[in-house]
Amino acid sequence: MFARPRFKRYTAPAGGWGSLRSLVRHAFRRRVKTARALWALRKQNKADGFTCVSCSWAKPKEPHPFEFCENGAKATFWDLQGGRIDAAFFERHPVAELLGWADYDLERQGRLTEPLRYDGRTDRYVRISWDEAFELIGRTLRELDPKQVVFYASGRASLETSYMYALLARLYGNNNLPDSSNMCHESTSVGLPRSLGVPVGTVHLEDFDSTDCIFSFGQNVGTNSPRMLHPLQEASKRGVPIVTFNPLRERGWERFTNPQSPVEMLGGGGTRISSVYHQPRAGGDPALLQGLCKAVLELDDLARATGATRVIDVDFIAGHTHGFDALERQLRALAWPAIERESGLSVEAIRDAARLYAESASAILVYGMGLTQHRHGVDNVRLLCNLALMRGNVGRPGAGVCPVRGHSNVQGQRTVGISEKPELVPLDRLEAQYGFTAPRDKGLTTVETVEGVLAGEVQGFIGLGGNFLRAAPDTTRLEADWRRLRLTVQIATKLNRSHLVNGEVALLLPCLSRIERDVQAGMEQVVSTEDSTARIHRSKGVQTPPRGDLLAEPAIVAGIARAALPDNPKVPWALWARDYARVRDAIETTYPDQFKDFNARLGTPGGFARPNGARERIWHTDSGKAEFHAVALLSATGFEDRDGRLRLITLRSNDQFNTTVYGYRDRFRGIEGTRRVVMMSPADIRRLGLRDGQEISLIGDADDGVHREVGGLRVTSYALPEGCVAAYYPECNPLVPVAHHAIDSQVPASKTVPVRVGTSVDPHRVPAGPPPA
Ligand SMILES: Nc1nc2c(c(=O)[nH]1)N[C@H]1C(S)=C(S)[C@@H](COP(=O)(O)OP(=O)(O)OC[C@H]3O[C@@H](n4cnc5c(=O)[nH]c(N)nc54)[C@H](O)[C@@H]3O)O[C@H]1N2
Ligand SMILES: Nc1nc2c(c(=O)[nH]1)N[C@H]1C(S)=C(S)[C@@H](COP(=O)(O)OP(=O)(O)OC[C@H]3O[C@@H](n4cnc5c(=O)[nH]c(N)nc54)[C@H](O)[C@@H]3O)O[C@H]1N2
Ligand SMILES: [Mo]
Repeated sequence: MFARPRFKRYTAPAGGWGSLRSLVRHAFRRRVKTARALWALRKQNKADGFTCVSCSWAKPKEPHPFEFCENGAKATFWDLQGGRIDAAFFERHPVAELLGWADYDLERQGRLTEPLRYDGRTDRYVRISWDEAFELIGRTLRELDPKQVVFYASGRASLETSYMYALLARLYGNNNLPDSSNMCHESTSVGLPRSLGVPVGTVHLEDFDSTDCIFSFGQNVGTNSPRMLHPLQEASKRGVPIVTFNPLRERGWERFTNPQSPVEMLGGGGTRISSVYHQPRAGGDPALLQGLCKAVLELDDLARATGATRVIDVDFIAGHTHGFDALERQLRALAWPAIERESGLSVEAIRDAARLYAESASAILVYGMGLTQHRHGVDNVRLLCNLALMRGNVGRPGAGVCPVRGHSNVQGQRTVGISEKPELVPLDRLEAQYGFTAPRDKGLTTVETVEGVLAGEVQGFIGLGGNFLRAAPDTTRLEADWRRLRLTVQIATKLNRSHLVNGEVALLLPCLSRIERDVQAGMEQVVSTEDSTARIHRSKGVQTPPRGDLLAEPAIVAGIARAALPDNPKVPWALWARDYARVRDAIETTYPDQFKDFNARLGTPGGFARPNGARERIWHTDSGKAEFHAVALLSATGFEDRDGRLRLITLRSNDQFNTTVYGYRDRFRGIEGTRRVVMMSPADIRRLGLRDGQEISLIGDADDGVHREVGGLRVTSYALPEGCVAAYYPECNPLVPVAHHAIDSQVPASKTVPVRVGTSVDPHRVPAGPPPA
């Protein structure tokens, strides 16, 4: 199914016929049971169906007839794809062979269908019964020091499973509960509480209906949250200015055709999304955000001088915030030439954008990984809050800060206790509820887990979904040391590379997907998830699970818990695994304010909202006010520019969900048939003496004495600011040093990785290109 690599500028809008064609191509793919898959789509994000397993964008109260997007559909089809992985599969393919397969080829073999144990002697996974598996895990966990075991979670599991999983870790004796959020929006979870006193965004879907202005920073809507294009399109049609700041021109922020509207589909052209599109340098957002704030201040000076209405919200600043004077002094001291140099944008461009912002009664500030995944990711988030707070754009209709989260329940996992930060979890209440002494020491983050494995201090790893080895930084070093672990357990739906690099005792446990019907003790179960706007939704699986010996996630967590922990009559693991409503009761007891009447409110159309102080202008910060962040920072990279050094952005294509590669079509960027590319500006190609299409390698330029290199990358000319290059995640993760992460949040700085150009064709052993035809 793969054409030769093809590079062609894409000029069609996001959505539209391209999206429909892609949907059809994926629906009729080999091994997809097309009728079943199409039927499932009708239930996606509906009251009587399941919440999409792709992104976490808000689900409207009154869903569209088809409340899914091209990429949500791909995610559904992917889970429903036939083919199965069982012991017989490994008889044909030893693990050593599978280590040579691309991510795409591993996952597309179909679903994992029976519990397996790795047999190092034959280099194969072999069948094990569930009881034996739990017994083996329990026994090994009891031998290990609880502080040396990590319980990772990859934001998909339901609130019910996640609550049980977090409790399992704490009863076992640690807070080692990193989740994918540690590589993602942790900069949000650290930055927003400091500025606004809430760990989540302050915007609800309705706010898009009344906003006057939308600014977006470092988020790729067309690929990563396509359903968000509907409110953006409606806003654009109302004439709302939408200003985008992104080093790459991302199609979704340019134009969109709603594939569900016949008029638009036949009309062609689509709706313009961004009214202005700026391409700052990667890592230039501190300069850009400070520049915007400085320009707002200039406009306010002018207003004051001429007696016009003030531009900053004087009453709000006086009544609700702290630290404005320090911010003002700091902004006045910043010089425009430095702002221009670091942001890569002209003072005129920044002033024009600031004027649009200042002229709008209410504004929404949207952002994604382009702000969070930097050395100064937390500062980025806080500088964005400065901009919002200067004009009182928090806590009123049509305004607010809108981080667009990743995994479909990543935010919810944090809400119900999956956190390595004990201060964020009501440990006292858990202790009272379950009669135990909870661990109080800080647990390991993702970065600390990697460091712990490299240092030989982590001995056990349990993964509730995800592909930790592929998603984490410094892949090559991590894989080498991973095999020294005593225990690795992976609970998963599909085969991935993390299942092939094994500890001494290694288990691979297959679970149901949220799309599938989950019947326990004769009763059909529902689960719940939280979206990006902190609303809780009910989700009911509709598909028949694959044939085989799979368990639901709660049953797996309960099985491990019962085998590993001493009996505790206060923790009804078996009952919970049979009746998820009882888990929701337990969640309500632990979080009475957040989950009041949980079971009763579960079916609320559009989800029920958790309380959000900042939305009510109640500030849960130390000062009791929203906090301005005064810092003279201009670059988010944390390193100096120097000759030959490039800033590498690692990002997603339109044909992947994180490490799950659906195919080799990055349609919007016009890159097809290969993922082994490095996008580079024509000016850099010339300056470095390269030519378009040439194969090069990227070499890590981190000055820590470690050689990092990914080779066989094809230079692809692309409209990027000079000095910035872009390439795909996860293929380029070996280039991200584990120590290169955001200060305080420890999110790997995957959006500005220091690299230089090398010449090796392929020194790296992880294959990433399409298989030979
Ligand atoms: N289909 C699909 N949907 C997904 C995912 C997926 O892989 N596939 N992943 C899910 C997950 S877990 C997450 S976290 C989200 C991720 O969604 P996004 O937040 O959109 O993440 P990325 O695609 O990694 O990169 C975001 C954008 O940041 C820009 N950027 C890079 N560096 C900078 C910078 O320094 N400044 C600015 N202003 N912009 C920059 C890039 O050009 C890119 O357009 O999507 C979720 N949804
Ligand atoms: N260089 C670089 N690195 C990055 C990023 C980047 O932009 N650049 N992005 C980071 C981000 S934002 C994130 S969120 C992480 C993602 O990191 P992870 O969340 O660890 O990775 P995924 O690729 O989402 O995990 C995919 C696997 O999850 C399993 N799975 C799927 N559905 C289910 C389910 O319902 N239950 C269970 N138990 N398992 C399931 C399947 O086996 C599948 O192979 O990667 C991070 N790494
Ligand atoms: Mo993410």
